[in-house]
Amino acid sequence: MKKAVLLFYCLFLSFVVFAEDGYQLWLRYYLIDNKNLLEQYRAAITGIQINGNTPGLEAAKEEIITGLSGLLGKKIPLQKEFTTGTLLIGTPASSNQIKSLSLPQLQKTGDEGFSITTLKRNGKNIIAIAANTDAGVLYGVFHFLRLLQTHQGIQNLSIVSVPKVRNRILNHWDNLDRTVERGYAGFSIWDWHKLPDYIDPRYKDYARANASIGINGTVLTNVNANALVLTPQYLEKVAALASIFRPYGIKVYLTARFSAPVEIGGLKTADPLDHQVQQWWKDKAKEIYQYIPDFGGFLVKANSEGQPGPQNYGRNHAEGANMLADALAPYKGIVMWRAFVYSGETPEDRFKQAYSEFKPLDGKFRPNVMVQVKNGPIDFQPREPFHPLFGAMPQTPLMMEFQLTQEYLGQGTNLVYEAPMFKEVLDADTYAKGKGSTVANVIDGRLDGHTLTGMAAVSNIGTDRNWTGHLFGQANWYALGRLAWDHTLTSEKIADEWVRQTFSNNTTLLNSIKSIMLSSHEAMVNYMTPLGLHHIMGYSHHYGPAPWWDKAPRADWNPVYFHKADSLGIGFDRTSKGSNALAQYTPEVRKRFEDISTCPEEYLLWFHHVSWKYKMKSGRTLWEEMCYKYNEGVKAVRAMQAQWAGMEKAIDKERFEHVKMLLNIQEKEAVWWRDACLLYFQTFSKMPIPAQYEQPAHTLEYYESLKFPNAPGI
Ligand code: GCV
Repeated sequence: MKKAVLLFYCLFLSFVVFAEDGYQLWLRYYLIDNKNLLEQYRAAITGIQINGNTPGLEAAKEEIITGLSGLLGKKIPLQKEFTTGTLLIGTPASSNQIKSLSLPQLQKTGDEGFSITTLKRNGKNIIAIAANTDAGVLYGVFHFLRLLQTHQGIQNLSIVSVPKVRNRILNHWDNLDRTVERGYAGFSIWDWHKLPDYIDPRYKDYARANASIGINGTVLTNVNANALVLTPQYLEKVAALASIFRPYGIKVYLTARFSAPVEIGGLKTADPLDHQVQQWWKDKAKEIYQYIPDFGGFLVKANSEGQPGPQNYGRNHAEGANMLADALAPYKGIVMWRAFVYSGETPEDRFKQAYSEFKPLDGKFRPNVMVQVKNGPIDFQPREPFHPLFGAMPQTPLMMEFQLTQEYLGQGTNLVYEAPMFKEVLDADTYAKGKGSTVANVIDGRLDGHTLTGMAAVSNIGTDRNWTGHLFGQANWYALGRLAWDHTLTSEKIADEWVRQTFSNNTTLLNSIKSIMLSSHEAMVNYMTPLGLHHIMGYSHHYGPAPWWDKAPRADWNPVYFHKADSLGIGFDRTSKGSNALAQYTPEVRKRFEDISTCPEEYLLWFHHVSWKYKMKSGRTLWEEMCYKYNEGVKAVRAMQAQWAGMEKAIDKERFEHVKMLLNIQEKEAVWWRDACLLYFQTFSKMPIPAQYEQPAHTLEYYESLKFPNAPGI
């Protein structure tokens, strides 16, 4: 009887521990399933030598022990002596052994980089994971574990890795009541009510996951900010989170509501040039640093979409940002001031407004201010040209803002691997200082000699067991970290790493999942917004198609403002004959987009109002091409479904079914987007949907009648 109970208990435990619900992310550390490789690894790693007991080194030690015992299926002992196969880990300060190696590469690794080197010590082959700081050591440990997880050879290692960007940050749009703006993975993981006394184990796993991909900062709160988070009641809670994240090299940041001096400070104004207001922020900064000595700083959305800002007092963005920067400067804090501004009262093309406001302020910001710019000029659309501010403010460090949460990319149900979209922008050439002035080189500081650099992304994390709602959302979180560390990595390489760690190293499976991922972004662009269409989604909740919508309280929230379809054609003329937004780019970029014959077709309707009968490169008319692209999008999703179905036997049931059901939803939504958009645009083109394509199952009136008052994420 006892035995049976024990057996049941063991079975239950193994189910709990090994259930493939996605919680473990890419840090699964399962036994290496290739026998030869396992033997090689076991022979090459026989002991761990890691001295020092700082929280950072303790975290590194715990991770390497956990990782190796899982991957190698046995406990690797901690050692004081060297044997063949010792893994020597540390900094010159923590380890005399590391110090005595005098590794020349540590001169290049700075305060976050690391080296992993195969060496001979006392006649024995050892591997040294070395860095100048605890954070560097931790990054090195995670990198080493990744080599094993992805089945790489570990003979003759000579790796030196240094992040290209200094601040690698997640922006949580999380509210204090735990709702998440544009969140599709449950509620906020920050349990404010129970903090600071209740520490959810997730906080540590969150920190581990971020550290494993090099993310070193987290903005805990929504940019549509609540001043309450700056009160002692909440600062105590923030401090508790900061102490969990600190060993993992992660700093916390908060969003600063510009009107906080009025709302929680009792002042009559929040004017940045008012001495009392300035003093209030200085005192607030001092107070924050008493709670959190390594507080990172503020992220600010000001004078945008109803948020208060310096313009309420007739001041400009630099005056607002500088006031906060002065308050943070004594503690080395930074301000990330967002350039996502546009005003309902301004008749200027929304595309142009951020540039118009910020370009004249170049050189006017304090050295500890970064201007955080969204990847494109409108708002995280499926495909946007790069933001014209990149390359246009050489005296100001510009920070990239991507969006992981798929607000406009199918929200919680569509499989869209975002790395190709991020790369498209990072690799775009601004020509700011001649050919090769890529967006990546603007934000990594190389182009204009900035050392304060950063890349951020709006988080897609929530309380769902698998963190991101859609399992493949994890790949986007992963990709952000990897690209912020090294923007030269390819989308393919990042997908490869993620699939190997998350699913399997089996080549057939690997290639199949990768091919789904790598085709997914283009598929989505095709079934939602092909040929440069943008901002044609449902009003406010942004769910599904609504190109017909024209009832928003401001013109530039209406799809009709963006596509401008009429009997002649479709698209927003941003050439010199139209809004002339193209003048905000350098002449080389402008020229290419301005000339319809050189404008890449994927950006066509971003910049041109094009006749329905315009001949595309394919020989089809624009209308036919649109029908073709929408159908290609649907076709690609069906191909993804078929590919996934073919992997049923190779993937655990739980994750297989999860993705399969979501792909079914994605297919339905792709068809919905295609049919609703084609029927609507057809009212202008007056041309038939060619007979070779599936015809819409419903009328346009049907699609227009659909309502989603409870869509998530609002
Ligand atoms: C946080 C878009 C989103 C808003 C978001 C805003 C921003 O407009 O729909 O939810 O607000 O971007 O980036 O500030």
